[in-house]
Amino acid sequence: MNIAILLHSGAGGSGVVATELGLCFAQAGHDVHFVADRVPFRLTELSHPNVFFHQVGSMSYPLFDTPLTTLAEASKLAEVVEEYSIDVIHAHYAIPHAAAAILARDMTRCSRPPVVVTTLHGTDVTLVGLDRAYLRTTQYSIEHSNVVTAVSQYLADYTRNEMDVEREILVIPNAVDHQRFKPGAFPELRLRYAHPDEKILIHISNFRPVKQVEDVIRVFAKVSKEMGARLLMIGDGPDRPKAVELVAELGISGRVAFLGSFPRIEDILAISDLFLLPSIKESFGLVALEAMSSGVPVIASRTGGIPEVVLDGETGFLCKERDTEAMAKAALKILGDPELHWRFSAAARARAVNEFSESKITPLYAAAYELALERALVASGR
Ligand code: GMT
Repeated sequence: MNIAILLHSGAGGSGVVATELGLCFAQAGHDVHFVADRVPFRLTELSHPNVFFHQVGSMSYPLFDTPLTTLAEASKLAEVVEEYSIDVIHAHYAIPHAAAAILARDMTRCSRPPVVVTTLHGTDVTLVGLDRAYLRTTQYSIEHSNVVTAVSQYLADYTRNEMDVEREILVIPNAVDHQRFKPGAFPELRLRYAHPDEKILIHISNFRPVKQVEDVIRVFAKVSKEMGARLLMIGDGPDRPKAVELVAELGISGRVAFLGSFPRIEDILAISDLFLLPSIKESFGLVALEAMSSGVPVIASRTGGIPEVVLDGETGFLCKERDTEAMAKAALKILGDPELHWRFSAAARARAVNEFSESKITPLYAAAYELALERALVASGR
C-alpha cells in the first residue's frame, strides 16, 4: 500500500502516534509518505527506504493576515497522491488535517482516488473542534472521511454526543514500542538527577493548560515534604513559566529540574519511580502508556480516556481532577511501600505489553485502511 500521513510535526501525542504508526507500516513493507510543515518531532531517522517526507510550503501575501496553510497542505497532498499513487491518506487530528485530506482526495486527478482515514486524538474534538469557529468544518470532515477512528471509547462517545455526528467511529487505542520503552537500570543517569536514597517523579507534556502542570508541582511539593524526592519536568509550552514560578514560590527549586523538550524519553522514563498526569482533559494519555511500558506506575486524574489505560489500584492510582491532596497521598502510598511499588510496576509493564503493543495495534489500523478501501470500491460500483 502507498500511505500518506498528515500530522502535526511538533511535540504532541497525535504527531508521535502518527509517526510511530507510519514507521511500523514502513517496516512491514508499505511506502509511507509523511506530509507536514517540517520533519516530525519523533521522526528521528529518515533512513528507512520506504519512508518519505514532503514539506508543506506556504506563501505569504500582504492580503493574507496569516499563511493559508490548510490550502497549501491540500495542494501538496494532491501532488503527492498523484505522483506516488497514494491509496490511503491517514489524517491525524481532525483540524486541519482531515479537512485538507478530504479536499485533496476530492480534487486529485486520479482514476482511483485515495481514501481518507481520520484519527481523532482528543483536543481536536474536545477543545478546538467544538469551538464555533471550527465546528462545522470538523463535523464535515468527520462525516466525509471514509473511516474514522478515535483513540479511546471515551473520545468516540464524546464525539458522537457532543459533536452531533452519527457515523460509526472505530476505537483504536494508542500503541507503545515495548522493546524501546522498557524497564532498565541506568545508574549513572539516575545519579545525575537524584541521590541514591531519593525517589524520582516525572511529568512529560507540552505544558498546555489541559495538562495542569502547576498541579504536578503542588503534588510534588507535598510528596517531597515527606520523603527525599526529585521531580523531572520534560517538555515545553505555554504554562512552563507559571510552573517555574510556582517552584520558586514553594521553595523547592533545588529539587525540580526543567529539562526541556526532547524526542528520546525512554531512558529518562526507565530511571523514574512515578509518573504524574493530573490533566483536566485527556482522551488517552500516550505518555502514561509509555511510562507504564517502562515499568513506571502512574498517578493521574480520573478523566476522559485515562481509566481505559491506567487501572486504578493496579497500575497506578486515579484521583479526582485537581485533587492534589489525594494525588500526593496516592504517590506517597506507592513510593513508601517497595513491595506495592514493585507490584504496580510489574502490572503496568504487563498491561502495556499485553494490551497496547505496536504488534497488537498496527493491524487494527491496517484493517481500518482495508475497510475504507472496500467502502470506496463498493461506492464506486466497480
Ligand atoms: O496531549 C497533548 O497535549 C497532545 C495531544 C495531541 O493531539 O498532540 O494529545 C492527544 O493525543 C494523544 C495521542 O492520541 C493522546 O494520547 C492524548 O491523550 C491527547 N491529549 C488530550 O486529549 C489532551
